Amino acid sequence: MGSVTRTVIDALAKSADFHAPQIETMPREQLAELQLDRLRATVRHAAENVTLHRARLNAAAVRAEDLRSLADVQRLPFTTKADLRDHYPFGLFALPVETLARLHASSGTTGKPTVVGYSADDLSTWADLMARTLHCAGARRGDVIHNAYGYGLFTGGLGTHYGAERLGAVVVPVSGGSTERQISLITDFKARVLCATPSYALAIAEVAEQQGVDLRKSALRVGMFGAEPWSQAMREEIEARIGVRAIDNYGLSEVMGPGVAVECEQQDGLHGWEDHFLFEVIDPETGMPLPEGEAGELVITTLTKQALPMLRYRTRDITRITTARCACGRTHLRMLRIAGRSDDMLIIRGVNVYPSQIEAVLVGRPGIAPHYQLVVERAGHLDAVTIEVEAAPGVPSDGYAAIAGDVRHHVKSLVGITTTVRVLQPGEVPRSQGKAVRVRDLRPKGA
Ligand code: DLL
Repeated sequence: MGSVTRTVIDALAKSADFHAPQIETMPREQLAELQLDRLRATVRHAAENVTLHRARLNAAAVRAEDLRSLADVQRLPFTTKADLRDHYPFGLFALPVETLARLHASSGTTGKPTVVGYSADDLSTWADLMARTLHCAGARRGDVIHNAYGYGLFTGGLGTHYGAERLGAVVVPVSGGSTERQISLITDFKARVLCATPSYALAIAEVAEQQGVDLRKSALRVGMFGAEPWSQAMREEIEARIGVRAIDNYGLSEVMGPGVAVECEQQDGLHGWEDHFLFEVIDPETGMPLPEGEAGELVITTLTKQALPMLRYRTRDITRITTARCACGRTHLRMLRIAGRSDDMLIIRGVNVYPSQIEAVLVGRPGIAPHYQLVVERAGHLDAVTIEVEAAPGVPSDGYAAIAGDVRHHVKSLVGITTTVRVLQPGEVPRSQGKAVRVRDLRPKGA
């Protein structure tokens, strides 16, 4: 790149409003050097203090000092959710539990929860990263931030809370639930920022409309939504009904919680914070790295975590990465909206489908409301999907059959699978207060 272009870009970056300008716009070569230093320190720390990592690194004959470039990360062993479960509760911690400041846990669907721990320094790093994340989403010092993520063992509530405080914002720690009350708090306190899962944001919008409250006329301008997959159609629906710019944010407990990646105002991919995490995309079948731009499983190595360093954690989330420069001026890579978890992928007569692909067809279609569940059953040797979707309020029930036909037709032509469609009355699909349950899997266990 010519020095004139470089100067122009630098000037633009400086004039823009960043939370941590030097880090967020750091030239990529410099970012790579920082990552390599931190990667070596993390591998050393993990080898010295975590039995599992030491054994696996020895077996792979890799030492921290052998890592000469970032590509050498491929020599490191993977870590999986099963490793966390097998060493429940504290077996992968690199610090004695009595020196830690906090524990979180995520329940999952089966077995023991996954437990994660944080030192006081980890909590401070997390708060910094969440402040940066909120700022990137459009929140500013002094804003009232309505935090409707669940407080408790889930990382969404407290992670967002301390980030909002670190930003200098005014946080309303409302958590999920009591949706009627959420609406009066949003309007009375003049919240400018709403943080929630996208499905809960939609539930809030719906209850507001039932109460005759127009949230588009409220002070809300920014919505930071995450913790579950959601489609572009859902984004448009939420933006139209709440009157916010709806920003996607991504994270997971195993590597920290929220604050791993977030969209900027361009809404064109989520910036992954590379000073604290090393991102890779691999082929989930072979474990081999995929070239930039190809869809695969996201793998994350933590670069600064003390209590729970993670080496090549297999997230099971499917995405694509680009290092192309973003118009916002930030240099950190972008990952595309997460299509879904490989665990949630359905194989319907040989066609691989994520629930979010079906959502993209449903949301915004005339006659239906954006609330749905997919019921998966076994029909002989094959899997069958029934889409349960709600009719929009006011649609007469003698119109339901035509709506079902329309949905079936569009799912077939756009997603490529044959489904049964059941149109339900308004309010019949359960509303979420946190992560929505999109799939009811009625297939026999182990099938
Ligand atoms: O969901 C952390 C979080 C809280 C992120 C609040 C964003 C906002 P877990 O409960 O451990 O942590 O669940 C992590 O949720 O592996 C993804 O499968 C999914 N997920 C999280 N964010 C997104 C997103 C939090 N923006 C798991 N899009 C991850 C799609 C997401 N899926």
